[in-house]
Amino acid sequence: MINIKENEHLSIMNHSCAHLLAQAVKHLYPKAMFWVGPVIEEGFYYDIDLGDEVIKEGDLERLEKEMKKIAKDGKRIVRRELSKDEALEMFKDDPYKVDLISRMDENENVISAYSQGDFTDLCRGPHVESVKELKYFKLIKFSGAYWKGDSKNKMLQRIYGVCFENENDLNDYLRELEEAKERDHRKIGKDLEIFMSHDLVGKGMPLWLPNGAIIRKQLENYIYKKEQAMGYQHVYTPCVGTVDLYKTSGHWDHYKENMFPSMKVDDEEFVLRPMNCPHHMLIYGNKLHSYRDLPIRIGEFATDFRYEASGAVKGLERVRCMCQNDAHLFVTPEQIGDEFKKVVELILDVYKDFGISNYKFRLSLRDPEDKEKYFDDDEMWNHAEDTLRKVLDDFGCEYYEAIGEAAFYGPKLDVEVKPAVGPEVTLSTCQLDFLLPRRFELSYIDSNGEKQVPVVLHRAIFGTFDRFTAFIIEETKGGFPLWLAPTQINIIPVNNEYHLEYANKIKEELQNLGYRVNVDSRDEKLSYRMREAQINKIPYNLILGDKERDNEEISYRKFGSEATVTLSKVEFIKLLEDVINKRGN
Ligand code: TSB
Ligand code: ZN
Repeated sequence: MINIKENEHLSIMNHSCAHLLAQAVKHLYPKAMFWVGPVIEEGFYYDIDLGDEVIKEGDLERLEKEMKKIAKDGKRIVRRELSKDEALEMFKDDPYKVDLISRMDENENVISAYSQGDFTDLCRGPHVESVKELKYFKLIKFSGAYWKGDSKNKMLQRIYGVCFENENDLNDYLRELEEAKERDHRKIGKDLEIFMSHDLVGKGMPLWLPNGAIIRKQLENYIYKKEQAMGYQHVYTPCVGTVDLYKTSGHWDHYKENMFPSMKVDDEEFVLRPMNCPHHMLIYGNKLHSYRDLPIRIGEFATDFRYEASGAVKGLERVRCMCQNDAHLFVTPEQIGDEFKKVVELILDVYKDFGISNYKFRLSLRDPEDKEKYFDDDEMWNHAEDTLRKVLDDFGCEYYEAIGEAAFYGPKLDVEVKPAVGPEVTLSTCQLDFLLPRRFELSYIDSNGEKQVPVVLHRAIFGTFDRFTAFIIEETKGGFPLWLAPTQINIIPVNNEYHLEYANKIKEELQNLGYRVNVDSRDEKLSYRMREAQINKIPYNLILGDKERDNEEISYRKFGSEATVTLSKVEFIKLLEDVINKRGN
């Protein structure tokens, strides 16, 4: 989808359209006051205080109509520059604008206001010349948004919209938006019964249904095998720890706002863990290690809890209870490069298996100004950041650098992907850490018999099973490759009386080979059952009638295909094997 923000003219149009929206809001809700109305990748939004009123279904159409009316009227958009005092005087009845203006420095930036007809807004500009230029726009949706994004503040009404230069572009965009909605894992996850949520369990706490559980199990088996082959040792640890554990690790000081509050039991104080590193550090520290034992790779499919803002939780993509495909790799300083490279290779290998090609490598660095989030040891940070940069350069990977995105314990490589709806998210991550091993006083004996502190690589290939599943649902639109599909084969006997026995026999044979098979013997028309199988996106649909039964044959139709193919049973089984091995459809 087009990124409006990256197109200069569209950015200006969308910004002007935000003003047009504000003007229409003011006409329909005279008490309205306005916070900010920025241009975003998807168009624009405006945050508005409507007093006691809230935007409801149908209001967007009314607003759009009013916007069209104002645009047709064709008032010019006029800029006026103001001193800070003039600006404060002009907007004195609007506390939101006063808040903005009082934080402005008139020596650094010119303060300006833009007027069109009966509406004036504080704004840096630029704008189109006249509202007449705004013809092809659409208000997309509305939501609540806390003032300044802080849940302690008042909830404002946010209205989103988009504006284009011509009708075709607008229609193309709206069509893409519709397609994205169809691809949204929240919709597909519901339609295909992959996961659900319930208020009684809580926000951001999805329940994996049987179909989802099958997918997750396949993912677990898949990555477990790969990690085992690379020498990982898997463990199980509790999903709570004491507050002292997280004080030792530094999470308590640097990560507390992302954690659930603590709870007291007897004389211990526990937290639901947000990360698994501390537990793995203790496992490493349970034994003496020689440099010959390193790297030691401790892996776990580990449940974590994080306090994500209620407005940020989203299906399986951003949850408050998640399961990481986690591992902590304990290495000597000399092994960092090699081990980091192996992780990058594993990421690329996995992405190839899943056909993921649209992703970005981000090297996440500290913000040297932020002494609160990041521990204050410039030498250690510089060394860590240079090490990662060098490996990526040697590897020849394309990547970009992001200041202030590092974990509190070290810099990291994040792999970003774009969901169907909403901003980019991180899937895989590999993080370098010189800090936690020190805090846990970990050591190994080097070749001179001296004690040294190991370095740790934190890495999650899928990220979490939750987020990865969300992403795979959207990538495949629910048409999973054969090895992942909850039901792999659907058998439709043409007529139960004559063909059900053969259908059941084939089902049993395939099940014995490890396939997940369903026989649809409902008393429904063949065409109806075929259509249902398409809706449920089952990869292989077998239609078994007289000919198939008499010749031990299989006729099948693949998901998304109109063609029926007939093979001998043996050939069909071979075909399935090939498809599974290729991780194909
Ligand atoms: C890799 N200690 C490290 C670990 O050893 C760690 O926890 N890193 S993390 O904070 O980046 O989280 C790992 C991955 O979990 C992220 O890359 C992301 O893919 C996934 N993740 C993070 N938060 C959420 C969330 N709220 N919902 C779903 N997945 C999440
Ligand atoms: Zn970790």
